Amino acid sequence: MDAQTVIYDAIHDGGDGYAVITLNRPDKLNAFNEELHAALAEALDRAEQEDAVRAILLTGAGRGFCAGQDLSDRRFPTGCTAPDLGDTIERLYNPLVRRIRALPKPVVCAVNGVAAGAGANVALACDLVLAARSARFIQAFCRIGLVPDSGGTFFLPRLIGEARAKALTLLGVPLSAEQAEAWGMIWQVHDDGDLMAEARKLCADLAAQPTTALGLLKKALHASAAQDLDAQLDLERDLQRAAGRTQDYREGVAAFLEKRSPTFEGR
Ligand code: LHQ
Repeated sequence: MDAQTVIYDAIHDGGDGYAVITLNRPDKLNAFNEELHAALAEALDRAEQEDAVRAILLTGAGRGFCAGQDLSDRRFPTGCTAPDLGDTIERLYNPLVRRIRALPKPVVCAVNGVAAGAGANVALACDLVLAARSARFIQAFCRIGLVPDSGGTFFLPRLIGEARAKALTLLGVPLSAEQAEAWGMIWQVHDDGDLMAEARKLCADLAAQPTTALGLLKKALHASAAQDLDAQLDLERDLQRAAGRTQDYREGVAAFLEKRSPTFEGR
């Protein structure tokens, strides 16, 4: 992995812990290029594979979270054939969003500053989104003649409703972190100086939870967007069957009956 474009830190306090993945192109507000995509994919692979990593924290270096696609290598002079953006989406952005959603561990995003274009929507693909009070979310696509990607047209109407989703995407206006929290688009806003400490606390807490069950519940919530109640009830039955076979369920019940705190191993 290129340590310059993505920084990977495994945080373990004795036992299991979490991984911090930091997008690290601060001069470009951590805009995505091919190298950043590759390094991020590798970091997510590693976080998924390491058993001791039981939560993931995604954030950005410097004053921005991510300004979406790096536009500096996207200029094409008159007369040149337009590049196939569908190919870029298919190869890089769609796999990233699918991977974050399918990761069987909780993914927290700490939006430390501006999140624009695909950067905003990659944040929304994460399970819990925290933001610095100074952060802004910008559906910048229409400003350059594009349509929202990276799941924006899926996440936004579901999180904030169609009226607000349309306004944000048609106008490309910045949304403050506080408004995003008030609308239920993100989980919490924190003062800039407190954001990372709060995000780390949250990840440490998640890392002590029954990880397998958390992975299963992500599946259930994601499926509910496309299923009717009957199908969802069937899925809940199947996932509960799987959760009921974990060591953590055994421990959770034992701890309750013994009036003590459970020690979950994540399996
Ligand atoms: C940047 C960028 C950037 C390069 C800031 N690229 N340098 C998918 C598939 C294929 C193709 C196309 O797109 C997509 C999906 C997308 O993500 S489309 C949307 C792409 N992103 C944008 O349109 C956002 C462009 N950036 C901005 O509008 C502003 O930079 C925001 C509002 C994010 C931040 O504004 P400021 O806080 O005023 O910062 P700034 O504009 O001064 O930027 C700081 C530096 O970062 C600056 O470089 P410089 O050398 O002048 O200091 C910018 O050029 C650079 N930068 N975003 N996407």
